[in-house]
Amino acid sequence: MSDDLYEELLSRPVGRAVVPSLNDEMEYTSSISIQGNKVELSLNVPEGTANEGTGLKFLEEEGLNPEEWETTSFSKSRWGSEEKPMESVKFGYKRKAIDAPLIVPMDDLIRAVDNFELRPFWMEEAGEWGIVVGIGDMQFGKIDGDGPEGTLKRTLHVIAQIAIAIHKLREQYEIGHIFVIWLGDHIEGFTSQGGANVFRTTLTLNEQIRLTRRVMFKMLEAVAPLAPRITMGAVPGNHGDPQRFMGKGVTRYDDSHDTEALIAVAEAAAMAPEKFGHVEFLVPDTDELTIVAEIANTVVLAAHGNHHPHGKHFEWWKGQAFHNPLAHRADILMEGHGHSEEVDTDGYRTRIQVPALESVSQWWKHKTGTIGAPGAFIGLVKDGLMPVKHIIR
Ligand SMILES: [Mn+2]
Repeated sequence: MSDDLYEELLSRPVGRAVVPSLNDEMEYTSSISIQGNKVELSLNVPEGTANEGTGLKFLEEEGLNPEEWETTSFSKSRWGSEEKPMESVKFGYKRKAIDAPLIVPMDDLIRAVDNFELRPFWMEEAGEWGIVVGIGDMQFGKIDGDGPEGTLKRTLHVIAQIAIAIHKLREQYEIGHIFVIWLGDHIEGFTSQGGANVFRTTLTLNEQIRLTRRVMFKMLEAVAPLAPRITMGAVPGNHGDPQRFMGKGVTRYDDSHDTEALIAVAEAAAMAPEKFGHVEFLVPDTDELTIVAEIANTVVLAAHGNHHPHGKHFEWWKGQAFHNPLAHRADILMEGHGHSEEVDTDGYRTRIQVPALESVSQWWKHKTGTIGAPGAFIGLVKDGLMPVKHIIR
């Protein structure tokens, strides 16, 4: 077997498909110098990719209005290799003379205030909105509460309700992108509690995985027609570990039934590009536990939530951000594992813990008296904010 075939058969939809890699961005350098009424701009880009419009775009990114500037010089020089031809492009601009009135036109200002029509902010925005769907902790197979049958019925009901809710939001908001995140613990498995959950687990491992895979596919069918772009991601939960040794340890952190179920769905979807060609799939990279995607100019980090004590989510996020630029860029952290709905904020950064879909943890009920309030989550996002949050039941 060739190395290529080995790599292909082991491949997963990991990676940076959604958020551009910082290295890619840094490969093409630019510098801009603004001095009074003069601007000098130099760009190093692949050959043939820069024109006058490129320069104006850079001015705009620096907060300058391109209409107020005129080009005074433009030069190009080639460099790089035959495989990767590059060019250096230099632009010079000077500010156009503007006939600025010396007297403030008060009449015009008053008229503008009188004519100002107060409209909801979403009508002011021409851009696109995104929807983040968080779903977790079905723990298919577990005997507790209404068991796997009750959890399956509820999950299918919630999927239908999510599609209806998104459909209704579409009447009010222009939805460009939906990110469905499977937040882990979709199966009960037989590794949790050192395998002590075996007696209380009524489905075989393959039955648990089969339900998970088919439920994921139902969700895909439900949301695919609702937006021009769909991303579906999964993260590993502690119950999804395929094996532990003497009750401890894992193989690799990305080795999980929770994510493997979605990989199977991705492969099925790839066979029907006419239905699912606009759907991207995302699972953690090798030995990793989290995924990051950009939805409507909002960076979403997703994790199961079992790698920090309950309530210490911001401390954990801050730690991740120190060495992982994608975690640093995240506006929203989505987690499961805690089984109850929680919203917490630190400035504009928001952490959501989605409710479980299992009906109750009998162990937790005996310990605390608390029963479950199962459901899933959807949030409307744009430009780093999540102004609308719904629990779906
Ligand atoms: Mn968990």
